[in-house]
Amino acid sequence: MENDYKALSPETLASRLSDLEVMKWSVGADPAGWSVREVGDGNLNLVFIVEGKAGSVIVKQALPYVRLVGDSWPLPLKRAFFEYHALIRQEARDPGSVPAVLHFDESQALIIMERLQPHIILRQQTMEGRKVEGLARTMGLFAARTAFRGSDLSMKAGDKKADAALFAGNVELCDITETLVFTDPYYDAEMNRHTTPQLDGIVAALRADEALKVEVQHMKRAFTSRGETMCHGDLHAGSIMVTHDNSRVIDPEFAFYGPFGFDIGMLIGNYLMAYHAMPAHIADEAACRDYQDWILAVIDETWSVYCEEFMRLWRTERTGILYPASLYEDQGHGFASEAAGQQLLGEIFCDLVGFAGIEMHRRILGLAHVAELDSLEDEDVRARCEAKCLKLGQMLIMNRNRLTGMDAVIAAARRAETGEQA
Ligand code: SR1
Ligand code: MG
Repeated sequence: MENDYKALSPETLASRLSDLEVMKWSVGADPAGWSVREVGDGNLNLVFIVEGKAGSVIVKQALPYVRLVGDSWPLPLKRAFFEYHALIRQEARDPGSVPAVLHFDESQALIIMERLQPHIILRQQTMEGRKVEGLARTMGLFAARTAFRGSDLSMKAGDKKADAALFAGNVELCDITETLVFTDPYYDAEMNRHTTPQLDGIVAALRADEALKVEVQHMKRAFTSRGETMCHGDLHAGSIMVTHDNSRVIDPEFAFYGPFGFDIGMLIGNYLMAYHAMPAHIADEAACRDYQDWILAVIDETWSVYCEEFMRLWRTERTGILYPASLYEDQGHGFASEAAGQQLLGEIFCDLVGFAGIEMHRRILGLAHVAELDSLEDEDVRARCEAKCLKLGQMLIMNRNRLTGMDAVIAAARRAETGEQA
């Protein structure tokens, strides 16, 4: 397959894609009238905006290597296949949540999809202190619906096993997460970087914390072995595109079968980093506090929407092999079924808290950082924000089974922000 592959460029795209009917309808019949811009700012792929008389589309193409690092780090093109399969499943499980797929070419590792407009990446919106109406509801519903409907709670056993087998092939992207998220940050790995010397002391203390490393490896074991549902796999603030009142999810190339709490945990970890970064982005103290409160309210509401939707689906769509109605509702044991659903949500909560803490660590200690923090040029300011994230992350990982609810996570974030013991 990789023999036919050739990376597109702004110069070659029009001639290479002009025969596709989908481009004719969506962009225009005459490729001479197309304008092509490469806008990829992620770590892995080429992303083109193609505009013409009839409209515009996104053309996303995988590169045979990690763009962030270069061709010294090869990465298989088949990640486009997993992204395509994840996108069509997410659309079926939560209609309207992801861009519509217009065309997929496996040999070119290329997906043509709906251009979201006038959407921008969520972290650009938050770095400018702008709120997004409905963000919590959209993301809570997305996380709950994709989690529930991609699992043995809902799917036919054969379909779920076939999907688990399909996504088990996404080996190299899982390896990136296993290495960059769960391992490298906790020792002096080659590709790591952190704000130095300001963070050297706290980084050394984290890496010397044996109990922390054990807890992180417990979470990594959940990641590798608990194939509960199809996860997006990389649900951070760069994988969400927003307007002031609309949110859509993009980029599921890291999709895999993993723990229920993985996606929502990564997402909340990113929100918490944005929370601690805000004082460096919003100069006015009152405006900053207001925006930080909004981020915490988004976290709280995302989780409450998740729980509500998960339980709604539990009551109305529990058609899979787990907790069958034949054992509960059909026997008049509806209370036991409710209790089981709530217990499962309790387990998901503990996991999400752990994943959130680990995400906060890896974005400060590992290879791939987040713009909210990395864009801060004053290293002392940046280090102060990062130190809060590192401490909160450690607290969350170590206490994930003891925290009583999202209120406790939010209270811990507020304490970390004011410099109290998280
Ligand atoms: C080498 S890829 C680094 C990171 O970028 C992606 O967006 C994932 O978050 C991955 O961990
Ligand atoms: Mg991505």
